[in-house]
Amino acid sequence: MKILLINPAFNKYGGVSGHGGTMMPLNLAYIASYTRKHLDCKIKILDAEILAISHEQSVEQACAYSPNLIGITANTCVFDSVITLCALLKAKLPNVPIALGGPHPSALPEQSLLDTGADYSIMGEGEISFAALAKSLMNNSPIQAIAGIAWRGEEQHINVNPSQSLIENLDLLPFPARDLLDNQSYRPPPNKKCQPWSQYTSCYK
Ligand code: B12
Repeated sequence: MKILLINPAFNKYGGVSGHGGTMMPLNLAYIASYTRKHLDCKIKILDAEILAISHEQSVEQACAYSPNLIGITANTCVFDSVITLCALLKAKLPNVPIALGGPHPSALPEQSLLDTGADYSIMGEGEISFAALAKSLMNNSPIQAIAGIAWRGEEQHINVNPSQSLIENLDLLPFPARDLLDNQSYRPPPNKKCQPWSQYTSCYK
């Protein structure tokens, strides 16, 4: 199975200049590391924000990769951008399921599917639910029992499964898959961007 995880363009295509940040999308890196530990799959992370590519270019890259499942991270401020991206992806790759994760679909799982045409919302911490979803799509097994997801059933009716429990033993999580990202592209958070790294370390001494 091939999985594509997308951090949608925020600054340039979401319309709020200067707030997209240049930090690594750890959310997707955690989803990737957990999923590949539990499933025989190939994963690519497309960070459209750091690459400053358009939605159309994101879709081109998605088509070239030809995934079986697409995951998109979404907070509320970037959601307009996610709606556009989903529409473009569905036009080019209509049979590839799209799963949304992050703060917005966690708070509004049903509405997020209605607004975007995506197939699944992952609610809360996504590692276990997303890996279980990918596994069941791969094996064609039922998704009714997967905690933490909302999905489209018959006649587009949206079902919201019970929540996933919080992961209490964090040692169950492998380190984030930084190998799937270009580490050199990332910088400290915006409130620290003017300081050299040497100045941050002082607070840990
Ligand atoms: C670090 C951080 C940032 C960083 C880095 C973001 C990045 N590239 O990763 C910076 C400083 C750049 C940033 C910017 C912004 N942020 Co911010 N940020 C956070 C913060 C403090 C931690 C996020 C984090 O990395 N957590 C660790 C990771 C591992 O966990 P996670 O993100 O929760 O991801 C898990 C789940 O959400 C889910 N999940 C997430 N994505 C996906 C995708 C898929 C496919 C799946 C299956 C699951 C999944 O699974 C993940 C693993 O369990 C949160 C607050 C918080 N405590 O969570 C706010 C938060 C996410 N930010 C928020 C906001 C508003 C913003 C800005 C809009 C601020 C602004 N006004 O400019 C921008 C938007 C940037 C953007 N590109 O969208 C809000 C979002 C609220 C909302 N309703 O959407 C939050 C929740 C803070 C708050 N309470 O208001 N942010």
